[in-house]
Amino acid sequence: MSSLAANPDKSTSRALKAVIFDVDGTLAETERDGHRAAFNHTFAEFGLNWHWTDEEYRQLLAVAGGKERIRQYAASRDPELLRQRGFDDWLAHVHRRKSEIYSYIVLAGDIPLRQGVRRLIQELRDHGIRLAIATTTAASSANSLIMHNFGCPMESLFEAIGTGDQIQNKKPAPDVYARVLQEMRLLPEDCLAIEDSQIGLSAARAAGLPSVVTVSRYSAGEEFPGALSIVSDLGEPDAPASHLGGQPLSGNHVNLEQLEKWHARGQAH
Ligand code: XBP
Ligand code: MG
Repeated sequence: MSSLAANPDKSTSRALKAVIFDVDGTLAETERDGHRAAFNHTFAEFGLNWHWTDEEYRQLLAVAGGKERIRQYAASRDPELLRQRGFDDWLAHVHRRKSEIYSYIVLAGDIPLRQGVRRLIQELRDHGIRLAIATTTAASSANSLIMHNFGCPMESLFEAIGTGDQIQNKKPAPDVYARVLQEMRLLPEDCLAIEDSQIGLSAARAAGLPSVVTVSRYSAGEEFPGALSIVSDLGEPDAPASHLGGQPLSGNHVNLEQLEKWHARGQAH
């Protein structure tokens, strides 16, 4: 239980009102067997002799956004392609198909939620903490993942949803977080972002949000400057998370009380 009296840090600080979740890598390990697989299927369908290996994809993730990632790859593999008339339309077409294939993959049930995600979201809802999403991925992709794993559309769980198709500049720019904060009419210091990558953390920090990192498959080894705390995952009471940096993890998993503690201590610095 979270209680004010039990946590003296909170007496002088602002209460935690909302938690904003990243999607890919944070809610689920979607990248390798979800997005990467969907890109590769799509390339084959379009007759492209492109195939992104696991290792190559790790490098390609330096560019956030599927369309942007394909564009950058095309520029290095086949610069002539970018100069062809209609390239932008073609790229949009390829990415639409990639998003469809990604949805088939997640709806087939191959990409579960990460440890602790369902538990924490339920606890936050039970305690009236407001919930939002801020992701670089397409709305249809985020919705398919949530639909399959929670059995309901994302709008019924999250009151504000910022996605890659709504914004001009993708992460590490703060745009998607700024949009969500504006929609919720909240100040960044009243919220907490949960991210998995350096790019995502930079976006959240640039929007002024105190942020926690749950390291994911592709972000292991990255630096997370400015994170309140860095943990392996959210953990479960019977499946402990590991603390990797920043403010300590009090128990063996991340719950509302822990988030409130990190949030309060973040304001003291
Ligand atoms: C991760 C991303 C996305 C996905 C691909 O988003 O960078 O681009 O890799 O999805 P986040 P799209 O961690 O912010 O959720 O092809 O739909 O862009
Ligand atoms: Mg992410």
